[in-house]
Amino acid sequence: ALNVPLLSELYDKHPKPAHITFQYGTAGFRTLGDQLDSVLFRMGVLAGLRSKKLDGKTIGVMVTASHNPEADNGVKLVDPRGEMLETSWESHATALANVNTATEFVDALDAFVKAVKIDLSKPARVVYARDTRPSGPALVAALEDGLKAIGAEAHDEGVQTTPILHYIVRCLNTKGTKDEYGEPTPDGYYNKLATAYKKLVGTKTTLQPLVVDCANGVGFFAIEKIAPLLDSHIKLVPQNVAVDTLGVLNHACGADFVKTQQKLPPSLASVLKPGERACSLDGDADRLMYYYLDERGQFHMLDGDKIAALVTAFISDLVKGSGLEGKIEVGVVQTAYANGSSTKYMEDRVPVRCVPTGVKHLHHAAEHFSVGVYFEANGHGTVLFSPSCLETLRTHEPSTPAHATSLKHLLSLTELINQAVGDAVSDMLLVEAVLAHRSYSGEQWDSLYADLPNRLVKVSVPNRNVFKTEDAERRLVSPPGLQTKLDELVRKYEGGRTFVRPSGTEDVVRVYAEARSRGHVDELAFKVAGIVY
Ligand code: NG1
Ligand code: ZN
Repeated sequence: ALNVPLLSELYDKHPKPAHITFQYGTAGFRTLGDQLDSVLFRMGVLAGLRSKKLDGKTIGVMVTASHNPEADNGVKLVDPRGEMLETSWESHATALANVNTATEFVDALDAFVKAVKIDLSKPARVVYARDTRPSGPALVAALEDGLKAIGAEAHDEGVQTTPILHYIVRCLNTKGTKDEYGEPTPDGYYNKLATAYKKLVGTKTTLQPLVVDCANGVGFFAIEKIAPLLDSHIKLVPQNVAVDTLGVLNHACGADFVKTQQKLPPSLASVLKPGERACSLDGDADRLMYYYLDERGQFHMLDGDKIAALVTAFISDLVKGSGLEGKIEVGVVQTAYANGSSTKYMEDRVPVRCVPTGVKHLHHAAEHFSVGVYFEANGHGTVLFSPSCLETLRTHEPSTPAHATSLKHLLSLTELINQAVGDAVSDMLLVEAVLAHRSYSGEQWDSLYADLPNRLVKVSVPNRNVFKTEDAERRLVSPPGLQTKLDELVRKYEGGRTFVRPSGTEDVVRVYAEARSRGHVDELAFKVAGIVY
């Protein structure tokens, strides 16, 4: 049974701020860090219940607000295979976050336990971590009270990247099974990635050191740990590493800055020389953006779409090269934000699917391919190998030495790429390995296709919930008549494309526009914003 006195006593230590309604969105709860204490306590309780419901499997809790400002924070639950919390539980999370008294809380828990048939006598196991945000320690303390209140066996992983927490959850739950994923520790993660990387590149070392913008966040710890394990195979030059300085996390640096500003972080201006490439992680190291300066010192961005194109072509070639064409189908999943040129590039090579924004949708759709490549344009993504694909790779008998080499590379890729979630460190090593194999410079990679000029703007509206979409968010069905106006407008722009959708993480409506020229795209985005407002 529930320990009602303990639950009530600890509940009262974490009062909910009045007048705030919390919502479990696409990335969990996310808002100002100093408003989240009550939410963390309640998510501790919910994580324990989720574990009990799944027969004591380990559930993860990550405390982070990713690329958002330092003052923000957030929390999300991680399911046993290292995936996002099952959608049907999101509404339970929202309901628990918004009750107002200890009695209401206990009653809600009671009703919930009955409704979803949770056996409270089962064990509860939870592992958690946080990013470097200053609000993190206090929020973790609130989470620990929640875990104590539900009697969970809790393990603190301290300050880790989001993908490492997902990795550990998956390892713990597959230990001793045929799906065993690795040693459930941060060191297990670093060793697994470094070993796979070295196997994959062999003697093909990359040409230049790689500058890594760590966004002044937790990604720096990961880079610091993995760099020595890569020996001489690649030299990483970490920048923006001020993890202890207040106010600098994600500030004028990091993957989101690069993607939204489409420019070099000012702090790298004196570091990066013409002809050199660099990459930026975000505040919890699950997004990655690449870029390079050309010989004239001009900045060029290589975003999630370019990463997907590079990786898809490489993997397709390996599948052909190992004699597995027809047995292994490589596919790509994108969202409406994918640059039109990237979609065209992919469609000429492999099946492409478009799904609504949010990792959950991408991940799920990618599972339908033997090798499913998914990246959001903003740099979040990974490659999934289906269980039957893994079986094929492990048992296939190569008929020539060349087939054997390609097969070996594919197997190394399955070890290098994080199967649980998009992972900036894993993706960075993946990109570097492909660049080494292809002997590509940033410029050669960039020339796979030319991005159409594009613009993403936010519009504040009185109520974003009146905006409803269809066709993977590419068309509006509400407010009535708006889509017709957009269709009429976009027809006036050569190569024009635009769509409008409500954000799942911020109280805004997002407008995306694409056209053949910079001038046209700015005009189109401006006019669409005017129509929406
Ligand atoms: P919303 O706020 O729903 O647009 C943003 C990103 C998503 C995804 C989520 C989760 C854009 C346009 N949107 O979603 O791609 O990363 O945050 O963090 O970048
Ligand atoms: Zn992130």
